Amino acid sequence: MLDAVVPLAATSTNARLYDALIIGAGFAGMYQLHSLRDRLGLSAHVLEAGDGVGGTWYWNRYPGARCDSESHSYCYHFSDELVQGWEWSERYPSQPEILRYLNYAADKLDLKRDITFGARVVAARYDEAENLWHVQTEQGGHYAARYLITAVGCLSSANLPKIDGIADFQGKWYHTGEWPHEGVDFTGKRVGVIGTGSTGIQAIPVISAAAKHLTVFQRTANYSIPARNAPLTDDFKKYVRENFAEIRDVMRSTVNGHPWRIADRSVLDVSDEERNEIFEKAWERGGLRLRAEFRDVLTNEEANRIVSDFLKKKISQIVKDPAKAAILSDIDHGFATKRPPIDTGYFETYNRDNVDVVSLRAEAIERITATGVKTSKGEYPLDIIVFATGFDAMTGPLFNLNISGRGDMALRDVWREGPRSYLGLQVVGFPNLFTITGPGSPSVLTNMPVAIEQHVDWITRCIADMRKSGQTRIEAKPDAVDDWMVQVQEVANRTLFTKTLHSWYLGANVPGKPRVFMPYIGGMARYRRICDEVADKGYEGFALTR
Ligand code: NA7
Repeated sequence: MLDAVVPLAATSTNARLYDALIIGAGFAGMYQLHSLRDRLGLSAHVLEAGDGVGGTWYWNRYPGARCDSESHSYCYHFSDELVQGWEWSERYPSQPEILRYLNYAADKLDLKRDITFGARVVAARYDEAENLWHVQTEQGGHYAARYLITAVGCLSSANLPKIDGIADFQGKWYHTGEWPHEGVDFTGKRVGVIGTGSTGIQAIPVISAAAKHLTVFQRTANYSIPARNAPLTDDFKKYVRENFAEIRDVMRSTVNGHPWRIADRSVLDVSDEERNEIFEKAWERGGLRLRAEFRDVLTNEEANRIVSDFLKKKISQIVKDPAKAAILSDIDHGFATKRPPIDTGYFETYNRDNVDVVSLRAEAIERITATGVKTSKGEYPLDIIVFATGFDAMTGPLFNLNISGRGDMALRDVWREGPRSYLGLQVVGFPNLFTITGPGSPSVLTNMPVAIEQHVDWITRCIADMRKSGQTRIEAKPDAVDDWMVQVQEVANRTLFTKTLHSWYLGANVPGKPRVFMPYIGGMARYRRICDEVADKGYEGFALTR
């Protein structure tokens, strides 16, 4: 263990010393702790800002919060015991159920004793002479470790738009990603929701059922597919119990880590009639799987246009008021080139008398006043404003940690023009820092637990190999980063994702953020192969030293 060999300099600062520090106790941090502590026998510790485990599912408690991955795939698969010991109740797990699941996993694995809760990391600095990371928390804690592993999630830094006048608002306002634990009572209230991404689309139907009146402020109209959420049948639960090894194999071999394969047919190869039948069936089945009915939905413009038209037509069929339907179906981007939401009664909600939609393309928000929202065309009196405005995705959570590497180089400065990493795992100048689901890895384009398990397994193997060979420092080489960044952009440019310029995948939702396509879109299975090959070749592209 590191404690035995650490130079005095590190201990003299009263730092609590570990082999590895992990930041964040969500899916990623919990599994990383288990892997390093229980498999490698290292001293590992987690620092977590929240007062409990759960990560994104600890903070995102807004009404209707639910995962878009199917429950039997949205869980740990590394342990047969964990899989067999848990039963999901619905097709898509709700936030409270996922939080219960993560507590179940934490307790089963006895993780909480090695997590400090209520510890928000405010600085992490690499000391080259000591070859140690020093980490400070807002609460005054000082920790040091050889390895620093960020497990802070990709969508955890709330994006609160800078709209003039917010401080003047006399009502209450909330961001969905920082929702109060005691909940919000909308009964009898006039509510405004700003944002119609996955979050807004989940929250709007639930809020509208309680509120006196709901005004939805929509900047970009969005597609949405019905989730068709429902309680799981006993037959399905039995199927999962008996076939989970096979389900796991499918998830590990598919492009995006979901438990289904993409059909090997083109949208353009089938007759109109057959295509329509396929889409209708997929619409009835519900969920993200509609994307997987054809292989070229995200690579061929014409194929994408056909799917997009099908979905726009559905909106016009569901929403009865033609004026509302026109605003909601006026979508300016191809289906799934921004993250596609799935919903429970979203478009139907606009058939309620107490729900209106305002197009911010037609009337921009000018300011928030004491009594509501003022647009270029009018004023909307409100008691509560809900910002469903998303996140400073992928880089935001890392920048919040104020990480500085060799020579006190700040990550924020190194990535000023956009994130640059090797495999999304490491950054030049930041030795022994690993970023789970970091930019440059498949992460947000996948079913997250699959991407997380792959990264954690790779990092664990890497640290184990280093210890075997007596190496104490690993750092990505500049050439390897250059090559990887070219690959990340090349695969992205082969798709339609880079044609939609206002997606958070490109950082476009945060003013001033560089427009760089951040995740690796070459597919989870291919990415896994690349990472394994790198490790098999003695960590090709990394410099390892003693
Ligand atoms: P998203 O998908 O980033 O959606 C945020 C929404 O808020 C989207 O409709 C934005 O419009 C809108 N937005 C953002 N800033 C503003 C301002 N300044 N004014 C008006 N409207 C604004 O975040 P979600 O929380 O819904 O989902 C995040 C991910 O969580 C999701 O993709 C899943 O992976 C799970 P825009 O489209 O940018 O014009």
